Amino acid sequence: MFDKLTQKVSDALRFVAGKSTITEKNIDDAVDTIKMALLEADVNLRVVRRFVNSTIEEAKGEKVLRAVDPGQQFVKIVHDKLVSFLGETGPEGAAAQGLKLRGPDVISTVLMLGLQGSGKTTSSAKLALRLKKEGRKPLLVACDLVRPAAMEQLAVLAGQIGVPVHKEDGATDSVKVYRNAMTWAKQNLIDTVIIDTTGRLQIDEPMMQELSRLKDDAQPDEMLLVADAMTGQSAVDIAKTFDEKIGLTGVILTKFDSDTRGGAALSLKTITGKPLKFVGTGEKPEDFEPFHPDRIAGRILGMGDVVSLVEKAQEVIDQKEALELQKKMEKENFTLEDWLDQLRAVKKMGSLQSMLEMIPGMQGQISEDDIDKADLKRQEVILSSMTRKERANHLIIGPTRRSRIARGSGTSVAEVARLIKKFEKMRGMMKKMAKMGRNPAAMQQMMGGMR
Ligand SMILES: Nc1nc2c(ncn2[C@@H]2O[C@H](COP(=O)(O)OP(=O)(O)O)[C@@H](O)[C@H]2O)c(=O)[nH]1
Ligand SMILES: [Mg+2]
Repeated sequence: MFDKLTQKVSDALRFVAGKSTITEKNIDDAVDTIKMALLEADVNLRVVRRFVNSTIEEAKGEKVLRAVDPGQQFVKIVHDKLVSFLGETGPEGAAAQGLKLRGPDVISTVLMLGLQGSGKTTSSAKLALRLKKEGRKPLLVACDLVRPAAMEQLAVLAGQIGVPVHKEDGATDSVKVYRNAMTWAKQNLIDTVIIDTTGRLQIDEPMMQELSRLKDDAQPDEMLLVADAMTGQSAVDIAKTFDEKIGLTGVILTKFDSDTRGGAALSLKTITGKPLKFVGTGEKPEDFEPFHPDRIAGRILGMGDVVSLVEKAQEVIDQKEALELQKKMEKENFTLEDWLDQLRAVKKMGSLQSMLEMIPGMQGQISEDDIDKADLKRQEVILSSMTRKERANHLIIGPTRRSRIARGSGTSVAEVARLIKKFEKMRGMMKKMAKMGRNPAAMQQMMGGMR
């Protein structure tokens, strides 16, 4: 999903991201493109307006226009806005953590709501499977009494995932079915009861009344709307109605694997205020994931993880330093002293691999194994054994100094010589790279494109 949206947005961002200076007009143009893409993706107009206004306001602030890498800063703002519009992160790891379930001694109840065909029965089973894997003891209850096939469908799924099911053929009162299920649950040490309910093709009064009665009786801990991502805007309207009539605690967005325009995900949280908790990503019981706004925002932007890279790099090198460094690299003023600083900065940033993974186009290109950590450590030791003067100008390092440095660092003269040679080679390369940096197209080509 999101393919079309991603294409448009990433085109707009790519244009801006590569620029070493950006103007207010650049920002307006990029935001305009993003706005069109969002509207086309069926995102609610109110949401689009709010998104656009707050993005422009922040992007035109001093911080962005004056930054060394304004394009990247802008991408980060767009990303962060998307994340905040998508809502909070769903449950990390355990599904139970994302739901307000009670302890194992009290039975928790989850009411599954939604229109016919939205994926209630399937999602009930998916949720049950996750909870079971986490060590809980769920029971599936068939309260869709309108269609006998629905009960059978739930029973079949329950059999597949090895979770007990309560169903009463021929029953007409869902409240009675629920109560009988609770009696069975207590006797069988069940801790979570998941109630699959009836749905119509459209919202109607009798359905709402039945669900209301069921809710009043069960007093569920969670009331989850199951909404079909493919229905776009109407998923948002459905959520609003269910929330007003019954009350919702969260939303499960199904059919996320399909080619939807994705507007629903972006609008749901903003319009209804209800968190997206899980997404269904296929027909199988395993195809179910906690909702991750940042993952989805990244997908919409199609920019690798530029954002985290910017965040991480900011912690280590401030903008001014970065600019100075780039100038030094260009003029071949880069010294051994700078190198030592860089080595230490890299160490501060943590795993080199995770840094590299975040650069678009670099994913999977370089592995940690390619980087010899012991070698980095040795380089640091040798550099530390030099005097400041030597580090500022490596040309003064003759045979006498070389052997002193070797002794001081516990290495050999050959190793010190090798390090200096390597440095000279690196400096030449850096000059080329720095020039490319000023020419984003060349840089991108070198990195195999932005994606
Ligand atoms: N591709 C895909 N299909 C789904 C997903 N969730 C449900 N379905 C399918 O949608 C159809 C309706 O699902 P069902 O659970 O019976 O909906 P209900 O009427 O709300 O109970 C079935 O064919 C499911 O296999 C999903 O996340 N992805
Ligand atoms: Mg069903």
